[in-house]
Amino acid sequence: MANSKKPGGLREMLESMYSVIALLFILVACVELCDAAAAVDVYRLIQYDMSGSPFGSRFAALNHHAASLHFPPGVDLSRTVLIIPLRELNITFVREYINQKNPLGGLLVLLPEVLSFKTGGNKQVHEKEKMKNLLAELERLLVHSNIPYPVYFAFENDEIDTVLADIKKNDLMGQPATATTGGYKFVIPTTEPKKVASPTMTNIQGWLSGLKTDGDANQLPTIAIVASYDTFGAAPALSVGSNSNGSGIVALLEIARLFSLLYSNPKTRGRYNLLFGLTSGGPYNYNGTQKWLRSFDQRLRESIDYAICLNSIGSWDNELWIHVSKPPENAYIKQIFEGLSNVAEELDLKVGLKHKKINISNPRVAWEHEQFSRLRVTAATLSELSVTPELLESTGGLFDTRSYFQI
Ligand SMILES: *[C@@H]1O[C@H](CO)[C@@H](O)[C@H](O)[C@H]1NC(C)=O
Ligand SMILES: *[C@@H]1O[C@H](CO)[C@@H](O)[C@H](O)[C@H]1NC(C)=O
Ligand SMILES: CC(=O)N[C@H]1CO[C@H](CO)[C@@H](O)[C@@H]1O
Ligand SMILES: CC(=O)N[C@H]1CO[C@H](CO)[C@@H](O)[C@@H]1O
Repeated sequence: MANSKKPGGLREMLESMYSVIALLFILVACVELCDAAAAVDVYRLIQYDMSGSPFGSRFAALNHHAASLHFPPGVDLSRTVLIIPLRELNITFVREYINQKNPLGGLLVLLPEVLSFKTGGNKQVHEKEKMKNLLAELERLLVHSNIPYPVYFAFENDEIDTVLADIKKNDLMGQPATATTGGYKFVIPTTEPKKVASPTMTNIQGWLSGLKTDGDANQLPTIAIVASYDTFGAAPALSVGSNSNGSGIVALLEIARLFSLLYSNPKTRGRYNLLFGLTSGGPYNYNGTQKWLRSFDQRLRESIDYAICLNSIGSWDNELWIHVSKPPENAYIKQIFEGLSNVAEELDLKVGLKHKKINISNPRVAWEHEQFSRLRVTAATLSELSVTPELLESTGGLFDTRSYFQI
């Protein structure tokens, strides 16, 4: 059935994912005029292939003079690193610069400290919202471009702000940094990154046996609760995916904790087996989920009445969606929808049902439950997202951190 036809584009993409979670630091050094130097942690832009085309940036090493956005028009930046704080970023300029393939030595984007997990969110809510949108737009741009120079992210701190102020002062005096005029230099001494053979997909599962008074618990029906834990973002080390899909994982762990308490006592043990799955490869069409499901023996697969997949449920606004690929009239879908609707009503929330058929010949698997559907197991995804995300969209980008969702 479905699986014998493996979509080629998807496989190609996965096989060419690169190892990118390497923490480097940038050395900021004064040239000639002073001898100060500072080291700042930096996070490199991701690199990956999709259907044979390269995206992100394959470059890592840097050794160029630094400049701010205040450079004179027409100046050659091919041996210059532009340092741009997010709050000053002109996205139109960056987009044009990238699309026109203008030469640049490198790009360093300074993220506000609020993004880092050390500081809380004491900035204004709307300032935060503005930054979030700007960062999302920048991230989309970078992730979908092929950039021929190194791109790094760093968090602002006093040290780098002082350096930036100095650089700006120089630039405003019309003295861009060069070997002869002095100024600052950015140095990242590293070798160029290598491709990793192929990523390992690791799924984690848990099991609670239901209570069957007469006979084998294996004969009971099973309900699966599933959440995917992988993220994808412009800087992998910064893509924690608090909402997408940290929120689903947190909910799953809490559900597992509560049910393991209930199931530890025969009086409160349900007549369902419960299967918990933490799956990998979510951003890549839920490939880990596919691997997990295929590892089931037939009896287990057939015992599953339905699976509920949890995805991006961390910041919803009074409304959650149940996405399904079986028709709403299906008995299990009805049961899931009615069950959740009843609970929602008590909590004064709303749940809506969205039905979208799967297309077996399309390599794109937008929702986790679709992997179940492809194997004819009834499933639904519970999410705050009402619209089906595109590939690599809503997969835990740079702004998807706790501080952005704490208001
Ligand atoms: C942003 O960049 C664009 C393109 O370079 C430019 O036309 C525009 O004036 C800039 N906006 C601001 C606010 O600097
Ligand atoms: C299913 O997907 C294939 C491949 O992407 C596409 O050519 C076809 O039009 C799709 N069918 C439907 C009914 O959407
Ligand atoms: C496209 C695709 O399906 N890629 C991989 C997903 O995972 C399976 C294992 O379950 C691999 O065999 C595929 O290559
Ligand atoms: C990183 C990411 O895409 N997060 C998503 C989490 O959910 C919110 C709210 O629905 C979306 O706006 C984000 O895109």
